[in-house]
Amino acid sequence: MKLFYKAGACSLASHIALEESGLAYTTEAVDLKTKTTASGADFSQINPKGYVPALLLDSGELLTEGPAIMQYVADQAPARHLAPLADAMARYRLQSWLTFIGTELHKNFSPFFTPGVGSDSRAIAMATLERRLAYVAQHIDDKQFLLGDDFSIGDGYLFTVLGWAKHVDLDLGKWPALVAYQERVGARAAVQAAMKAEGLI
Ligand SMILES: N[C@@H](CCC(=O)N[C@@H](CS)C(=O)NCC(=O)O)C(=O)O
Repeated sequence: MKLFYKAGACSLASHIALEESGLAYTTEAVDLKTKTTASGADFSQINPKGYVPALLLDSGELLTEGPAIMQYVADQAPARHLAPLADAMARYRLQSWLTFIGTELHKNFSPFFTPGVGSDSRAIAMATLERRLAYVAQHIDDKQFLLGDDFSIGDGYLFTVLGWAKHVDLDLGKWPALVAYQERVGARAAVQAAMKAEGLI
């Protein structure tokens, strides 16, 4: 398997899932401005969507969309318990979180990384982010991880998007539960390994 990624982007969540899984994989960085991979390939030919993450499977198939990639990886390594079993209620709870993180958090950070987005749109996105993060902080307050005591791929995703706060002048310090959670997830060996591989630490 090969993960196409950009350092620190949402693809870090898939990178964390791969590290946590213990499966064999390689990575290739993508320049998202020129749509060129590190080896000089035209990324638009590999993934017509033009964005990361994208996972090239050993079969030659390409899997896109972070939540699908993370669940695929988790299901390839069931002994690592990175996602509850497919028919368990907890799996739907995980999917609920993956959707929430993708649509309510991840996509409300996007205006800050998109040139040309006006200050009004950014202010609306920031207000939404603050409301959603307050909800997450309340949820996580009495828990180790999103689903309770056990780490899941949802935590790699939440950790990844929380990491963007410092780039957009969003102070997580007003939610101590989120800061503690960020430190807890960030201390995991697999998370450290993925971040190191992307040159983030
Ligand atoms: N729906 C996609 C969104 C992926 C996405 O937003 N990727 C960003 C980086 S975080 C990207 O590659 N943007 C470059 C572009 O859209 O051209 C997913 O969840 O995987």
